[in-house]
Amino acid sequence: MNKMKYQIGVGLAVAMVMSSIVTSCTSSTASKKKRPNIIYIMSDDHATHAISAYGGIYDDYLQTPNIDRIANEGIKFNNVFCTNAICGPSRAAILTGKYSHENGYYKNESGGKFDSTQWTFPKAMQDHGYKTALVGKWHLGTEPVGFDYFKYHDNPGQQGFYYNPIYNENGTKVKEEGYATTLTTNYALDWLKNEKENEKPFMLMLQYKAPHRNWFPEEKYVDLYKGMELPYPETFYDDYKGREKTAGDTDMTMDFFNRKDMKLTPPEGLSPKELNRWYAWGNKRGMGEGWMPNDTMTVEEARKWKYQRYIKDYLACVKSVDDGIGRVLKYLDEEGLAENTIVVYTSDQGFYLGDHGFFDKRFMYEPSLKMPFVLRYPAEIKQPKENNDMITNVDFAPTILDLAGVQIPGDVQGKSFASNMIGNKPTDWPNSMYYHYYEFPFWHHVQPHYGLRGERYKLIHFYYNVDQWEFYDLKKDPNEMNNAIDDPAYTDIIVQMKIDLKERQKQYGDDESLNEFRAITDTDFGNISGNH
Ligand code: SGN
Ligand code: CA
Repeated sequence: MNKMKYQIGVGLAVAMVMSSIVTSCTSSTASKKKRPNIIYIMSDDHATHAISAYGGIYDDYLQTPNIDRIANEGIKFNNVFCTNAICGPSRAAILTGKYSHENGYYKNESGGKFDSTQWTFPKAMQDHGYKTALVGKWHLGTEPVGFDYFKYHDNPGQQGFYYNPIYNENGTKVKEEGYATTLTTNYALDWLKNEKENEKPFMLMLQYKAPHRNWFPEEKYVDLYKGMELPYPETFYDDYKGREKTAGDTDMTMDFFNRKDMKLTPPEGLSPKELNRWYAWGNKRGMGEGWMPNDTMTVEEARKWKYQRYIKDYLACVKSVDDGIGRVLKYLDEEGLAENTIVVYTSDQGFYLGDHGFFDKRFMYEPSLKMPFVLRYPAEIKQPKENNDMITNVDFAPTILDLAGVQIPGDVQGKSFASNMIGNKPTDWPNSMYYHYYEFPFWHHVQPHYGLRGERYKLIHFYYNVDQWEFYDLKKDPNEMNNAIDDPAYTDIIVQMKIDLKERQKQYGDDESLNEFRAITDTDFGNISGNH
């Protein structure tokens, strides 16, 4: 019942947008030529607070002029959220416009492979006359479908290597020489150049591996922050009070960086197996957590030392991503393509840059929930804008289709925000977003949880082998340090939010029992390379 109501809502939104921003795109063959090109750029694990357009404590250390240019000449979205903040699941949600429980891709670890027989937006774009390409990170196990050309990272696990990466180019494995961010940009530009004479509009998905773990910077940026001490986030010393069983019980604090993350040199004479173990030392509890770099440091000094190594490499990797984006924008200018090409920059989720003492993502807390999202479309967006509507990654597919004048199927769960971009927020636009994370315990030991994030309040239920509710007032407590679930001042709000959360689960069809949710966490769906 609710599901039907929801689909009608989507239909209406589509009709509205069709009659606003994209009228010229659908009506005649002549106007079809005007359909915009789309360059969807997505990096891996790039937090908003490591982008100068969004600002933060690294403003004096990192400028991202090219990402900022997209924002300054287009729209900066401030409230874009990931529905399941981990790589493969986020990518699957983006491609399908559906939550994990609908697209079947819940987890990275033991998550199996993405079912590529299902509907995805690149397939729809291709079917509707777009030339399509994918370069860079794919990370879904099955071969990309819906692309005229692809060249994706295809080492075991499909995370990609920073140096000398192995790609899969239209079905053939190739080992390339060089730095991944530069190479992936090169392939994107090569494809664009090849398509120059093409009559059809194009859609390119340019997906960087960086700045994902283990954060190996490009040679020219290796010493970018040499001799400096970068600032620590306000919540670096979080004591997890009131959140002992959730935020306080993870394998993602500074103690869980491994030796490879820290770029340490191994002793000589280790066998390949020993070497792997030596590098992986620190990965999880019982496997070297809290290892000390030397005998003289205190525990506190070691944490700070690890943070410095990490943040310097992370930000240096971002620098190369920004350079790559600059090359793409320059190409569009030189070829006169900028006006009618939509350029999006986003990341598959956010990331902890020492916030709450963490690295990695997964939690529904702000630093990992929030995705950067900037968009430039000079033909339609003349004035720079900011947008604060609540948007999620399942909304990307319908929005891109909408902008391209392609019909949005009724079972897509996301909503197009094309009209929001021009200041027409649909009256039924949601003022909260629903989240659900499943992977546990490896990697990083984060309790499975679901929740609702409203404009001011956030409610989370951690349920796997704990039963813990958390509630945050983001206005009073933007850093989410005070779990106010038992604060009588919020009782009425919490009661209402629990009702809304249940309602939202029904609406999306994610209203199974907790045992059924736990069974998803426990199921081994296989690994990305196809083995159990
Ligand atoms: C790797 C990383 C983890 C990370 C996952 C998921 N370990 O396994 O730290 O959480 O990827 O990342 S590593 O030592 O092998 O780099 S994701 O971006 O694919 O979701
Ligand atoms: Ca990621």
